[in-house]
Amino acid sequence: MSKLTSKKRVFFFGVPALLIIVIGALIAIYFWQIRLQKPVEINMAQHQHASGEIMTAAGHHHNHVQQSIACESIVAGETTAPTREFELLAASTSLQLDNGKRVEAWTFNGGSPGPVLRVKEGDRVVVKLRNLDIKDGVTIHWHGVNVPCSQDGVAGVTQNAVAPGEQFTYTFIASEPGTYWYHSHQMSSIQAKMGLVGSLIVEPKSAGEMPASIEVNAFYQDLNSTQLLNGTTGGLTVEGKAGEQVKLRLTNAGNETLHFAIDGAPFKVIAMDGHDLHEPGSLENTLIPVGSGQRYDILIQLPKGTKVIVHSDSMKNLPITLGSGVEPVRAENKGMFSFTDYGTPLLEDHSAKPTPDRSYELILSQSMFIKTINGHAFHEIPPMSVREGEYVQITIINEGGGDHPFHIHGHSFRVWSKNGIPLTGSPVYLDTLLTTKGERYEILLKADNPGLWMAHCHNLEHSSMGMSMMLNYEGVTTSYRVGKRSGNLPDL
Ligand SMILES: [Cu+2]
Repeated sequence: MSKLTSKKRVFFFGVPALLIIVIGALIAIYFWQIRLQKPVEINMAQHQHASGEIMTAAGHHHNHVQQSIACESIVAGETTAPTREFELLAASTSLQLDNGKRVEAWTFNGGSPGPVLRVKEGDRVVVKLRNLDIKDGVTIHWHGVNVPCSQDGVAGVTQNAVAPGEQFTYTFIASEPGTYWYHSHQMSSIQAKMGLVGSLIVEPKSAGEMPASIEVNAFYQDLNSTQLLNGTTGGLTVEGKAGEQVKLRLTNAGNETLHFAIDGAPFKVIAMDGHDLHEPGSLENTLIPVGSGQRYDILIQLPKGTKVIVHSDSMKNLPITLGSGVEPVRAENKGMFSFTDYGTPLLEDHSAKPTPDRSYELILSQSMFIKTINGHAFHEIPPMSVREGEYVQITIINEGGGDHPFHIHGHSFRVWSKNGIPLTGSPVYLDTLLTTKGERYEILLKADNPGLWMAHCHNLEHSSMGMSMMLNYEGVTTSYRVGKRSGNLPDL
């Protein structure tokens, strides 16, 4: 009797317990595999052609032999422009924050963010990266700068991760003025979070139409769960007199979208991702949604007698206070900024949209533990294949899984329509397009920078979970490999 009872006990408790352990282990393994995205070895240049390719002109079959060229041989051209040299040392550091806390961080030149690299439009920028002791290796990707393929800093695609004790020198021309940033693209979700990030500012040759007497660079990051603005845990206070123009450069180097409110004065969005907007209008009571990786340049004229406060709910301890006077009125129920009808079209821009030579559709979504593009993850996603000189239309659809700020390396693309409605305001050129659930965008990219380019969600948690793919020029090869064997894992 008692024997049977104990057998029953084993059956009724032991079997379910075993099942739970086995299922739990399977789920853990599945999650671990997906999270790590660790193929043994992948050549990111040699995928099958994407099925999304559309042939346009009759007889245009793209079947003649392409001459091949190695990504590493595509370098910056000669120029007589001034050379600006920098050195960045990546190292693990016990960082003393201004709130008294110490955090373990990975830093450039001892800080996170690293130093602000400030150059002039047209400069030849030479940056020597040295890795002191980051054991997985590091790289630097110049986010938003359309550098030559070999200088793009993607581990396993454009170079090997720079091992401890080694170095790599980046050279590129800062051809477009604007607000940019840099970060490691080896294990990017880990290394950006650990602190390997910084600002890159390309000043225009001339002051332009809207000169500002005060410039404020505001770099927001999430350093291992500590929110920082220019490396501080408190806000930023900037002096200024009534009537002065403030140019505010906002960079979101964290993973989540930041919605900025600007209280106390009207303002203009004068540039997005480093590209000026045409005839931007005055805004008030409007939230500015800055997606991960995006930059917004804002122009604010300081009012008389009132401070201007720039703040975001998700980083509420990091306000920017401009000027002096009484506290501004904080309006509730603010509208959301939309670039779809902001500013005015360029006069010379009345021509119809160019006919795309290729079209791709990217559905951003998620299933179980992976963030997907067209149902697949990372190296299982066929690349977008292009040729130099082509116009490539990409339709980006967010079907869920969060905000997906979609970043394409090596190019600025033009946004043509949102949810089927063409843009009516200023032309909008971006390198990172913020998409939220249910939205659909058509963008047009001119294939003018031959290479092998990553295209991924810039919520780096999402890219590490699979939302990362390639835009490859036909005939461009790489000798580098992504995977466990080489240790190059660009989006882990
Ligand atoms: Cu995403």
